[in-house]
Amino acid sequence: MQLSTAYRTMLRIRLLEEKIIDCADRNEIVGFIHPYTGQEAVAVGVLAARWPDEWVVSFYRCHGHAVAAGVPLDGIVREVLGRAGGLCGGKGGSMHLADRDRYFLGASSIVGSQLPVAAGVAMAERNADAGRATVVFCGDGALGTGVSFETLTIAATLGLPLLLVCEDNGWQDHTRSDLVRHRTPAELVAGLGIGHRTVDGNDVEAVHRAAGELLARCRRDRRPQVLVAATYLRHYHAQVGGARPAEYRPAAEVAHWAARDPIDLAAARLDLSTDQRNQEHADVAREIDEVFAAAAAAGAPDPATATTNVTVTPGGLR
Ligand SMILES: Cc1ncc(C[n+]2csc(CCOP(=O)(O)OP(=O)(O)O)c2C)c(N)n1
Repeated sequence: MQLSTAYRTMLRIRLLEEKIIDCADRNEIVGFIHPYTGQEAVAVGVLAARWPDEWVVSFYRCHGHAVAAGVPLDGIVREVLGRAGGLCGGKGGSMHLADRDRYFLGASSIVGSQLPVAAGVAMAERNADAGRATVVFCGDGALGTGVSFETLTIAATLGLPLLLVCEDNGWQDHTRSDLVRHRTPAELVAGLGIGHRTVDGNDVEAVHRAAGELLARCRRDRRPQVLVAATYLRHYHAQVGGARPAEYRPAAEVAHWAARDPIDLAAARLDLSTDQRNQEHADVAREIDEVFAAAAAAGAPDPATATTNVTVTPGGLR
């Protein structure tokens, strides 16, 4: 992984998210958005380590994962804005991005529900015998669900090459994780006898190294592995008209993590000057402005597509 490329991808995610947040503030988005600002190094570091044909399963905080998986910005923005030409025809919205061409299987809004889906993919990949692993992302709160324990237990028992990436941002919606969870994610996973690493989730190179090692183990040993990435969400949990971070998080905590921003850390390691950073910022902002302008001009999906690619039952369309 080239650090300069990782830096550029993290910046694309950050500026994309900030623009989506602006749209949400103007009520231009139907449904909720869940920003990924501050956590960019996790998606970028991990997905730079996967093989391009290894499947990725995401959750509702999925825009950054999609960008890091190589999904084109145009399809993402049109989907989030509900426009024609969106990844899912403008019908899925922010929480349901999927792009099979990039092996990005999709996201789910139900906490923990992505894990058994990913385990099924990992089983299919193991049976295909091509040596590929599967990557699934979740938040630290998702490790408190029953389905996560069931999935990890089955993955260990059946020997599935599954890398679970737990993005530990210390919060679960508006609740501090340590109020509702009395073990760290790593301790929970250790109790199941599953290999794991904890890493500084704001250091994209450290994430990349750790993910590379765990993916290699998944492929070689056909065992699940867990990467716990300690990180922090800069913006709100979701656009639901709820509280903003400054209203419920300790100011010292916010300041601590602001000083450890993953994009700033990468810029410092690259020794970028202020001019170079401004230039990068301007280039990426221009790219994203163009994508949003094209999405706005695209208009709504054709109503005739409303009944295509949706679930049908013997009783008809539900
Ligand atoms: C099964 C289920 N329960 C509750 C919710 C509501 N909910 C959405 S996100 C969230 C918090 C999840 O926290 P975490 O897994 O740490 O991820 P984060 O949002 O912090 O990235 C909750 C409770 C849900 N979507 N699904």
